[in-house]
Amino acid sequence: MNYKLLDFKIFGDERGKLISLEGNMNVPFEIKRVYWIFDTIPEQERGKHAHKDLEQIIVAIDGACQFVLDDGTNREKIWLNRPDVGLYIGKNMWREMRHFSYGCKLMVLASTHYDESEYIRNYQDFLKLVNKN
Ligand code: T46
Repeated sequence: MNYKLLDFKIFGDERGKLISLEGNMNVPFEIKRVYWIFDTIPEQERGKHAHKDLEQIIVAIDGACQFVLDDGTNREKIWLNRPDVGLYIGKNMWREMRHFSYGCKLMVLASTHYDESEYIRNYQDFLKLVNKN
């Protein structure tokens, strides 16, 4: 499975806490894009696609949601619910996001600019691609 959970260093003092992410340092790629997902709805699922070229780190800055990760052979469920933990997802991994808590906010760091042509949005196409590799 081409994913891992990363524990980020917290700089904390009496004023609160801070986490810093830097490309090619505690983020294992150059950061080309940042986006965030908010105003999510608990019963609405997102994702349901894979990426041919993209690597990402996803952080639940606030709230929680469940990720389903699938490499075409195995399927695992991960809860993202801490602002000091990042979910790294590499190439060719099917992902689904669901069970968003109210007010959940996800911040995403991406290794490439947005390119709809590198999305695989059909699960059968994804299975064909990974089983060919
Ligand atoms: C992923 C998960 C975690 C853009 O125009 N630029 C962008 O950078 C992105 C990410 C999306 N969009 C447009 C494309 C769609 O019209 O925003 C709309 C919603 O995107 P999508 O349906 O792909 O959103 P999610 O939440 O299903 O998936 C997103 C990312 O697309 C995906 O790479 O891994 O978040």
